[in-house]
Amino acid sequence: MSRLVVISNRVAAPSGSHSGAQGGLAVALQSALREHGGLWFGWSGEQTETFTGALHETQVDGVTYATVDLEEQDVEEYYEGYANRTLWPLFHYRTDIAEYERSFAGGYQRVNERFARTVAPLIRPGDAVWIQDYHLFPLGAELRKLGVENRIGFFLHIPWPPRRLLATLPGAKALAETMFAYDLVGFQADEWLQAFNEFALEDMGARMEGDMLHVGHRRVQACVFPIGIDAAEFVAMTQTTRARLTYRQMRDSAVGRDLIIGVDRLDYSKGLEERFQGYERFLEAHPEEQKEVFLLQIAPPSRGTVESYRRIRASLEGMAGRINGAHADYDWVPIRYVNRGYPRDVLAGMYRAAKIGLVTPLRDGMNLVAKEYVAAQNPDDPGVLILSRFAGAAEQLTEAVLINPHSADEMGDAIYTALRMPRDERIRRWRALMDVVEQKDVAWWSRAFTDALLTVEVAG
Ligand code: ADQ
Repeated sequence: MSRLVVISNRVAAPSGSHSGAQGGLAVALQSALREHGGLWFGWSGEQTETFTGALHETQVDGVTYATVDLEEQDVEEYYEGYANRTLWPLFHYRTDIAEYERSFAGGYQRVNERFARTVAPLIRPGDAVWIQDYHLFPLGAELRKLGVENRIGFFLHIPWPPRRLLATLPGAKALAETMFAYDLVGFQADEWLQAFNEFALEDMGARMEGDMLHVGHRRVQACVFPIGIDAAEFVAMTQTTRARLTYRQMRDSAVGRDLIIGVDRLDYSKGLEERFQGYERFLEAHPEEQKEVFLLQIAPPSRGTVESYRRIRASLEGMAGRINGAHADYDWVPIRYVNRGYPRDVLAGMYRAAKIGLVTPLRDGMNLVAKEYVAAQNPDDPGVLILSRFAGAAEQLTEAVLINPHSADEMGDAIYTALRMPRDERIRRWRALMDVVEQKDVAWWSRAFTDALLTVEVAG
């Protein structure tokens, strides 16, 4: 059996533990690595004066974890710059805040070359290589330049933007061409796959033969592999002592009111401002409902060194304050806005206590919170998932209440409908959602991708 080599910007701490901060993705990749034996390579998160390529290596359960330090300038240009200030906003349709700086593109290319030179000697003949996400588009092409002939796959966790938006990126074609260094590329949703195909066919002169895209002498298979969560373990987590305690505390603190929950990294793609507006529209349209509900929004800050993230944080604090100021009473505040992370079992208890899961990104590759909310529900009395049409998850979770997050009216109406939804309908919808969450879980995802990578027809 082939060894698996996973390469991503950051590498999860080597452990199989489910209780800490580790998400399903880290756990799934680790279990795929344990199954195949192999290596996980990426940035250590540390900075040094000059790049040396020296490896920090540990071995746990037959898996090698190898990381390198980056220079301060690398981190500024590659990670904070090109990844987080150029590609992330552009790929989430935010050309208005995407920054196109030549130095960012240069740093991005440099780090990808450094990664390639460092990891290439660790790759053995017969290994299958699986590269993760938008930080590392050019890595496959750099490995090919160094003579790596192994099977190499790439999975994009975020959307692929429509071709007219991608065209605004200097060097868009060169970036898209790097996708053809791979044997297999995976997307979260059909919409992102179609956008990639369109760019390749219309802007790069690619041709489609069977399910293979060809450009020049390179070809690639592009497919959809929607990522999932570890559903079984999330269900089990709702029964832990800590989850039950959280559930009880949430219910007690709600004193008979219905809880609406939002859980997101604090990111402008998650539609948090629109969510607050939609919720306020609901309160204004239904004054009789005031004091009957409250919204708990949990949003731990992320990427705090990037200006647009500081702006969204300040804006949300302002909005929460204004809405609470306008509507609160001595015994009720409409929004509880919390800027911190919680252990996953505590989150599970919170989700279960909530009558509505409000997941309203403006764009999202998949969105795992939607799936976690479903998995945490009580099958006899489940809550209702309100989900943005613009999350990749909407292609699978069709029995959620699907909304356009740009419309405060639509969101307000959806909240009203969800609060009144009869138990029979809630159970019917939840069952359909849970079937998807259970069947297409994260183990299915990593197996589907690695199986496809090991069997895809490779060029000559
Ligand atoms: P993210 O943009 O980070 O992921 P998401 O899929 O929602 O978005 O995953 C967030 C994870 O962080 C969830 O597991 C959630 O439970 C956790 N989390 C959020 N807030 C938390 C808090 N306060 N405390 C603890 N945990 C918290 C990117 C893409 C997504 C894609 C994933 C996986 O943007 O579209 O679904 O990768 O591919």
